[in-house]
Amino acid sequence: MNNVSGVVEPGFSAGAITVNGAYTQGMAGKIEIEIGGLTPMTEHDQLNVSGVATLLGNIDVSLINGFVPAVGDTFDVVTFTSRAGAQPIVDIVGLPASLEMLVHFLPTMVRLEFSAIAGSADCNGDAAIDLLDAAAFAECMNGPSKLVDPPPIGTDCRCADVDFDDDVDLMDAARILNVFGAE
Ligand SMILES: [Ca+2]
Ligand SMILES: [Ca+2]
Repeated sequence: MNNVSGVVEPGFSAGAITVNGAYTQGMAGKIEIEIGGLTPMTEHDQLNVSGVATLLGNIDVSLINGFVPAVGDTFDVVTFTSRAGAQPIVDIVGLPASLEMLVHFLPTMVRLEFSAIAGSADCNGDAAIDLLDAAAFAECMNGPSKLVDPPPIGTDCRCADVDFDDDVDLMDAARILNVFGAE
């Protein structure tokens, strides 16, 4: 399937498209992905390619049905046997300011992961800094290898590095305690 400059929208609302063989998308091509929940095909769009995927152009992501992802949620939005060429530009609209979207180009899929904002101390992304964030923060103090950019899936500790010195340690904890003290 060749998508030189068109728009591929899997399904009405959430759905799936299967491409038998290669999928080649040009610089002006676009895939529109809707996310309304965690389940592929019924709650979020997925493009399944049973061959080589060339994904130039854009992948535009939008949230539907009032769904808001949680920190750590992942969504495999395009799958393939292998991928060729440059990476597409992946954008999302409608994401709360307390969250960001990470894009992982894995060997057989494009995986979106929702993450807390780096340095925010709001590690669960609920727009408040409180005891709910403390457990995630403590977990992040267990190892320096957790601060890689981009982080491995499910291990994003950048939220806890509030002084942006590329580690999570007692200096960061002290800053967060100051925030508690001010409230
Ligand atoms: Ca929080
Ligand atoms: Ca730090």
